[in-house]
Amino acid sequence: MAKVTEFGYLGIGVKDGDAWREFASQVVGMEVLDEGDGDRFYLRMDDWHHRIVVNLHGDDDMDFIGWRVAGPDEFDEMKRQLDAAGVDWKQADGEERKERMVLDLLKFTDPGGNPTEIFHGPRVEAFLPFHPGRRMYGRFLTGAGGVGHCILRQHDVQKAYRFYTDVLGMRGSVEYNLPIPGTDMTASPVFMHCNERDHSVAFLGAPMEKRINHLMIEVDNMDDVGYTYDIVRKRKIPVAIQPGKHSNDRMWSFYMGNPSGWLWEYGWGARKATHQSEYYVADVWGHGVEASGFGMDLEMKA
Ligand code: MBD
Ligand code: FE
Repeated sequence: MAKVTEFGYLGIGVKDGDAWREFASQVVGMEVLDEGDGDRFYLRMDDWHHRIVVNLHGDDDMDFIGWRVAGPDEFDEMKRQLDAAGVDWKQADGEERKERMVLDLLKFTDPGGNPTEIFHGPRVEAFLPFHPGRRMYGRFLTGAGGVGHCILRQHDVQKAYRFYTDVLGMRGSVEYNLPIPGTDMTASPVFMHCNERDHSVAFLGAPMEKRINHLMIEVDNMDDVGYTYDIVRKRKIPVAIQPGKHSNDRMWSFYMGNPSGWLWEYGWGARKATHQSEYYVADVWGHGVEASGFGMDLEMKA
């Protein structure tokens, strides 16, 4: 069976393009690339042409997510897997391939209704070294682990699990059982992986206002997490989850509000995917809940 190999790219729709340019470059450290399209600009994190497309005049939510497969044979195999699952997919035309800057792509929606793309052959621009938008100690950690991870909306987590497993070839399980404060209910989020990154996508199992709850990006130097955290505090950007260490990926991270009102998680030091299921009832340390309204008010404390 063909399997996706990485979370390759993300498209987001935004209302305030100027705020996003400032946030992505001066707060986060990404490289803003404007090629004069007028309706969009790009964010670079490594030697790919871009990892994130920022579409202007959007609705402050995710527009699409792109999953990579290894090459043309896996791409064709993926079409057969989608057919077998009864998924209504569309082959992109030349114009769309050019716009995404990949050799080939197809489009469909996942069980949660999230616009999803399978692609192979991203445009890699090794001649154009990554240039951070502001000072950084290190670099963004992409490589075999892809962009990072995100939490996507699903109405039926079990259905989503089956789809991402049986059709996209990922693996995962429930990784936390957390009591929901003030109720006798338990939140049991599911985390999925497709490479050495602990998880590339997760499903909360709780109602979400937007298609995406957060995007996680990782850096290879711990001081960049602290440096970024200081910038976030100085600019009074909301911190939804304070610095702490997750139990599943053992990453030091914190979560900040972006100009579209959803979260970006900034982290360092994750361990690699364990490839065997485990579950946790608390994080290692920290991760106290602070700013509310981002759908991330879960106390991950023992
Ligand atoms: C994560 O990356 C995360 O976002 C949550 C909520 C729990 C564990 C790891
Ligand atoms: Fe996360």
